[in-house]
Amino acid sequence: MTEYLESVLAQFPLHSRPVYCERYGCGHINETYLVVCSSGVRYILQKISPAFKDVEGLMRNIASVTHYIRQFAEDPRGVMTIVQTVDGKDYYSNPDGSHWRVYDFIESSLCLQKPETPEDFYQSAVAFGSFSQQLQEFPAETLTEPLPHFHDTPDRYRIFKEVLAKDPCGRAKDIQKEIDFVLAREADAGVLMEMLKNGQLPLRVTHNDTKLNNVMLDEVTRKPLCVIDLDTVMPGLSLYDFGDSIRFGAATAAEDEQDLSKMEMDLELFRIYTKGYLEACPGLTANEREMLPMGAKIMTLECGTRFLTDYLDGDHYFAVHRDGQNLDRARTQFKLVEDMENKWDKMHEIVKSFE
Ligand code: ADP
Ligand code: GN1
Ligand code: MG
Repeated sequence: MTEYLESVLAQFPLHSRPVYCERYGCGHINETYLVVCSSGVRYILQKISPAFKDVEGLMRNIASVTHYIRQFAEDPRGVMTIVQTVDGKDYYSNPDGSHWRVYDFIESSLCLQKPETPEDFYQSAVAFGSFSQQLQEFPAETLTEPLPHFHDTPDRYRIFKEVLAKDPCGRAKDIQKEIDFVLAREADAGVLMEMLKNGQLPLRVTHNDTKLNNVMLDEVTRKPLCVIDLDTVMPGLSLYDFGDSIRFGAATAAEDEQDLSKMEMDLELFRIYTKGYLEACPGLTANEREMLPMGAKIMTLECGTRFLTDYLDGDHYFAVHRDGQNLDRARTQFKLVEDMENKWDKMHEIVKSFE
């Protein structure tokens, strides 16, 4: 452990002396560390991404949502627990401008990068569906928007076109195929936002980042334990949550797979997630149900466009571990979108089968 990390950890009243602190997990946004104390008690330390400009508001959101969710938790591991600083704050602001937080480590749990069985994926649907269901009566107006326009897909297109016009790294010339793919689907991009504006879809409190690795399952029962990564909890559409889960978890290959022939959207996983989500969220409206396939497609298109934008921009937002990783990520997303387009009728039939 570096002296720097030691000095950060000194700001938190941990169980005993920290003896280990190393990078951990596969998140793309925050810098996450596993901390182990001499007693064996473990924590998660995170340097909050500089993408979050209002850290005070962000942490207020997380504190109030976790406080609210705790009333439903049967197990103490059922909700994220913030470890307050020695000054009684929910995070520590270092004089160098970085912001840090500590959570209890959720023990005896599994965090999966892909479902090991369809049942795991079903349980993740129950976890995210129940999370939204539990927040139905939460006072949404008290939440700030940590990342404004987060799933405003037309706004993501606007940013894409801005970066493309500047082409700051001179990368556009080699990716015309991907650029054309995005531009050809601009009409789809606005569908959900339009329905929201017209009152055809309800605004709910949603998680907005429902990747499988943002949920913890119990290691023994493999049942949902806790929804994590609450940075983006804010008012949104149920279709964002449903769609993002399909994008990541119903994919047959990793998000940065280079062999695109391996990448498909697995219809059986789509079916099982739909089943779990509808069971956990029985109050979805007819329009929301009808648009579930569109949610999956738009979230995948949006995510691919964000990866491509970041690639063009020089990889500033999503953490990359090798050259071209954001381009590879964009390509898998576009392959998935294409596959969904080919399976469109089947996706609708599956949704209808649960009526
Ligand atoms: P990011 O926003 O970068 O994705 P996350 O909050 O999702 O950051 O954390 C990254 C990873 O760290 C998670 O996918 C999970 O593996 C692990 N993690 C985060 N919080 C906890 C926790 N409280 N207990 C156990 N593991 C955690
Ligand atoms: C990021 O934080 P993480 O790694 O769980 C991103 C999501 C993307 C996802 C793509 C705050 O999720 O929006 O869908 O990467 N989170 C943020 O893997 O931008
Ligand atoms: Mg995460």
